[in-house]
Amino acid sequence: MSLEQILNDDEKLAGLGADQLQQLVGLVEYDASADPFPVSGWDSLVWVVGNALQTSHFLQSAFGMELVAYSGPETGNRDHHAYVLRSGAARFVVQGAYDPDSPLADHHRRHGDGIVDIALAVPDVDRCVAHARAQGATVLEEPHDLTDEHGTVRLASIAAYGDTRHTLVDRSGYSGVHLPGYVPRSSTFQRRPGAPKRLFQAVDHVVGNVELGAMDAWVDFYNRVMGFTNMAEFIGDDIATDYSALMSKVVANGNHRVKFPLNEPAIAKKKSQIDEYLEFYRGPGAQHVALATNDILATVDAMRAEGVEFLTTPDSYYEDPALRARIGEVRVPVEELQARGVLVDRDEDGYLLQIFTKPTGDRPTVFFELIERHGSLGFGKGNFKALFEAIEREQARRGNF
Ligand code: TYF
Ligand code: FE
Repeated sequence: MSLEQILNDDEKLAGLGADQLQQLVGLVEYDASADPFPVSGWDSLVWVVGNALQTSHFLQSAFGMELVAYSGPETGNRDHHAYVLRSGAARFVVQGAYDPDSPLADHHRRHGDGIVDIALAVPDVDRCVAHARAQGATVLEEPHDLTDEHGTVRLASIAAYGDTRHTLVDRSGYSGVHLPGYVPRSSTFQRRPGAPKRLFQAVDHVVGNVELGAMDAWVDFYNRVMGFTNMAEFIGDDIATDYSALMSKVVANGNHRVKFPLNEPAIAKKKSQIDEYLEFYRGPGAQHVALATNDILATVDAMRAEGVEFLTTPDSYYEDPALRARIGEVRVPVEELQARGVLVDRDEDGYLLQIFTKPTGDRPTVFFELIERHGSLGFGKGNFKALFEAIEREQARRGNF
């Protein structure tokens, strides 16, 4: 399949061309006909939060997202509120309990704010579920249709790590704004004059934290059940014990639009950031969402202006002659990166710029990454040391060592 053919409706609507998306998220061409579980890309990231109304406001004000749809008591949903927000091709659904006895209230009691569903767009839901079942996956929801006057969506869900699931979505027969049961809803929120139209264009990757010793089993799950392949980048025990206190491997779907790094804690000198997550999330779950931007400097500035807090990078990082020599020329002077704490990494394919927020909820669990790719298909291996030191400074401030 050519890159043009695999652009989805959200991407076309957002005016994203194949070349742009290829650069943004490192898309590759591949032969889907041989894939036992073809995935075309992200459908949506579904969150459960303590206050969906306010999280929706935060995502509009601080992350520049656009409210597009809503479901709640006014639309006949007496269980929860759900707000659908978009930025380019990225689609988030934030849910909060309305009924005190909603299962979402129990979920939030246990996990705090977090991602319950990493929903994926697939062209053939039934084929995926048949393959997943044959490979021993837990099918949480059998393939079924949801229909309204805008058409039909076909859905099914399989279990992933912890209480996280993957809903498989085929919306090719549907023209509504999100799903049956949702109504269009637009922002009443006014962005700051002069703010960039959009702060990010797509989801690049979603990282899962799993328990000690479980990483390889989950890599195997994504290989066997979902036909994902391993990417080159990983953190082995050589790096782990020295400074990262985690091990990591990365799997990706055929076209590389969906990339899942999987972390497990490593036994090191200090308490692993992954252990801290597992303790506060009460089990495995999604750790960070990397958002692809084509102007990380403008995005960081706009988010900071709205109060988003980022991890800091010491000046010594930028003054290190080895780093300077390795990164060579990037699109802006290093001083521009330094002023904002943006990290830079280069590999054989190109370079990337990245920065990480502090946790965005009440618990030290989920956070965001901004990433601007220029050829590099990696995850910032060269930054792991500086990054993990920054994360550990925050862990220490929380008293979690
Ligand atoms: O996704 C990645 O692999 C990078 C690096 O706890 C990273 O963003 C890995 C583990 C982690 C934080 C960042
Ligand atoms: Fe990342």
